[in-house]
Amino acid sequence: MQNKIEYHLADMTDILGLEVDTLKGLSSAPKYLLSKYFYDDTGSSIFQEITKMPGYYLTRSEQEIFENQKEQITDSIIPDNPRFDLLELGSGDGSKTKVLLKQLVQKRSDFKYIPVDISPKANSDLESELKKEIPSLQISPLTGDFFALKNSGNISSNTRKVILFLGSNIGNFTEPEIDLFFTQLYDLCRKGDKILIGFDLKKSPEIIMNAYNDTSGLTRKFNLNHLARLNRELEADFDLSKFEHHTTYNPVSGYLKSYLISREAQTVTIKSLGHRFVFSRWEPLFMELSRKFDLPSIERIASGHGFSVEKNFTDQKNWFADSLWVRT
Ligand code: SAH
Ligand code: AVI
Repeated sequence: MQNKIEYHLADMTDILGLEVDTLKGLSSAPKYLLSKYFYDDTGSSIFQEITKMPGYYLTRSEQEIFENQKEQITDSIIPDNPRFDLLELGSGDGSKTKVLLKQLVQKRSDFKYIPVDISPKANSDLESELKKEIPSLQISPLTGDFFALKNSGNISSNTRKVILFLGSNIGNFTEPEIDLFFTQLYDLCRKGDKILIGFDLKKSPEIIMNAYNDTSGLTRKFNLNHLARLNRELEADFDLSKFEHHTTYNPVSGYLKSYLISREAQTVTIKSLGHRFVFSRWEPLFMELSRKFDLPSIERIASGHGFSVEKNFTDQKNWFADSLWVRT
């Protein structure tokens, strides 16, 4: 029997929205912007270019895990092969997910794939590509903030769920966001449901720094595009040449932090907010956290939120882990 779709697009609005979040972030000390707003159409395509950079090992490491262990992964995520919903949060271009989707289709698994992404273009590109590449796949994309999934009120499906959260998207969360995210996932899941989460692992700081400090300037462009987006969408007047990109890595916390630093004292006007923001010379604007993890911290996050780690799938270099959790 065809399963009724219980997930609705219309309710999935952004939690506060670009305007309110920008006003909050630029009025704070220190100033910050939220990294989820990197992904307008331009930002999503710059991110896809980043994933192909020689130094950005994250995507290749996770791809290797999926290519080499696809049978074990798909057998473990849904061992008894009942009908299930496969939700993917922050799916992007789904390039790695395709490996698992093809394997599941080959196993004749009965499932619907529900990619959830804040970027409408990422979702529509993914849908049309998958319809061509895997015609038998049932797919129902949702566009919106995955933190709003629960607010949609339509997510209480009785169908078994497997949730994918790949690419070390979790590294972009602060500690309170991790708490909120997994509390929501706990409520969304039933006992026995599983989640597969990609974690970028701690490694040589030089390798980590190279992934975000590329000489090609692509990561710098990705960060500056956030300011360009504010110019386009909120009638701001950021002069991009007056900001420089800077990253730091703390091997104790595993926190890789990205900033744009104001090269000079300047005032930026954001017309649609009716506000002016004063930057002093060398003032940092915090753009993104890309946290790196170790296996004990993964265990702690799982057990602290009502999940247990069933298995960690790692690449040969042990640079990345896809951790399979079961809801207890
Ligand atoms: N999982 C993919 C894409 C990673 S890029 C991969 O591993 O390559 C991060 C993706 O998450 C982007 O497509 C972005 O649009 C999406 N995203 C970021 N924050 C989000 C949020 N709060 N809600 C929904 N999608 C989000
Ligand atoms: C999506 N996310 C996991 C990427 C990361 O590595 O933190 C985003 C990114 N930022 C700069 N480069 C890539």
